[in-house]
Amino acid sequence: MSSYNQNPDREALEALWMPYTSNRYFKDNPILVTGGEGAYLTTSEGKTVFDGLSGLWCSGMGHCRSEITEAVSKGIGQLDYSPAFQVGNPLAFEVANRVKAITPDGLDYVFLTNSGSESVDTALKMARAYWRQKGQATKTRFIGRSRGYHGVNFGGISVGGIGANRKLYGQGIEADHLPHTCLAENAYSKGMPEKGANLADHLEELVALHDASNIAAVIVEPFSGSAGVIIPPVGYLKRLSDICKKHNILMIFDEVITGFGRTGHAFGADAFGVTPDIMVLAKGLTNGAVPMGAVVATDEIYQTFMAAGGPEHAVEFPHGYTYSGHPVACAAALAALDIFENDNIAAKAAELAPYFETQLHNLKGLNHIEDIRNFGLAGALQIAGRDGDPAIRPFEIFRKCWDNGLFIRSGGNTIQIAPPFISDKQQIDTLFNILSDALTSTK
Ligand code: PXG
Ligand code: PLP
Repeated sequence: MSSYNQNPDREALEALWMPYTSNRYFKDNPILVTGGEGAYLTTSEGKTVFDGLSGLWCSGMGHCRSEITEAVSKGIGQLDYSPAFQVGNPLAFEVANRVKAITPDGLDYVFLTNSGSESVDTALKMARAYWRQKGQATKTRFIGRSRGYHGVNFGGISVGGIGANRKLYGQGIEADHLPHTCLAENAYSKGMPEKGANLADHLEELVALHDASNIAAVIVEPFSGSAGVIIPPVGYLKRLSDICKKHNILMIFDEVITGFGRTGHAFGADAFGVTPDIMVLAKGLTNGAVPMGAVVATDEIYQTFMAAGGPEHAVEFPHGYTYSGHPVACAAALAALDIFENDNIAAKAAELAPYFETQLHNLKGLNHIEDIRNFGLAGALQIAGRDGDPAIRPFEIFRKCWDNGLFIRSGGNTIQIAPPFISDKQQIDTLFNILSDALTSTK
């Protein structure tokens, strides 16, 4: 039996090689989460912590929603696993129909995965294969963006633009990068910055360099999450989309963070008024309760595979995961989608967003802050480095906040904040009080 009730000793922590974690520091200074309810996590020491990042951006509707836990318990009792290839289960089709219904018009075919990283690599393979099926086999190169995050698989790190995630791993797949849109002249913008739409024009230079006949797709996050909430300048995404269309390049939106309400709309595509050819989803699809991701493609893309698929018994897209459409994940997704729609989750986020924005920007002037950025219920502080180390202060601030009952995330030179959509104003106040104390007490 597993146990949440005992604090493991140092030795018991050794075997787990933790993801994206300073293992040596953690194992000497562990923090263990043993429970979750609503906007709070509880620890092995009995502490209650406000979840100011909604898990890792995935649990916006709050932890341990009974609708989800009950659907999962019931579902696993009826069907724990069903083969994913050449056999289907009804819940997977239901998830696809529900996702199709809430994503923008034109995004009509849903491929199921188990994470954002798998969704990204699925989308990249889909894009290359699409062009090959259309007889344009040289269209293989991808264009990502500096400071972009697209998960950790080889395709994702190749189009990703965060150096630390790439430099240890050698040759990836052929990719080039647009410049990021984090301009000093836009510092302290509330919501979308005014300047920088012209940064999209760099795509023209990359087309001039490689030729559109060699480029499969551009992949961007509608706003960059992991890099520290970098918001697209007014007009930028529309311009990027226009240039893609002009040159016959697919546009992929990685909505792993921006999907399912974080922007105050259902998707970043809705918030920014631009519809891509392929949308990448994960996290909020199940509210984080069971791993699941999805890739949503246009009719044109799906029908191209069907038309080129050969004899009827042939597999049109030789790709898929053992756990694609896992029935337990589907049960979680269907329950999460019910809450998302019935509780008007995106509208809830939109309603709280102006208050969140005001309180976030009230931190301006506190120690070490160089920039404040936000959109919807996502925000970030850019923090000045110390002794040549850009990440030390955010890390210290994260640990101080935890000790004082708040989970926020440090990433590079930023602090990231993404409170649950179910938060109230008082909880937002508490969040910023704890954060501001941590900032002022950091040297
Ligand atoms: N794309 C985007 C835009 C993401 O934000 C992924 C892909 C990968 O998803 P998976 O499920 O494979 O992790 C992500 C994940 C953070 C943080 O603190 C962000 C992510 C994951 C963990 C932490 O910024 N994003
Ligand atoms: N490695 C081996 C040896 C496998 O047999 C499989 C799946 O059958 C995989 C990796 C891929 O696993 P998954 O489908 O869970 O991504």
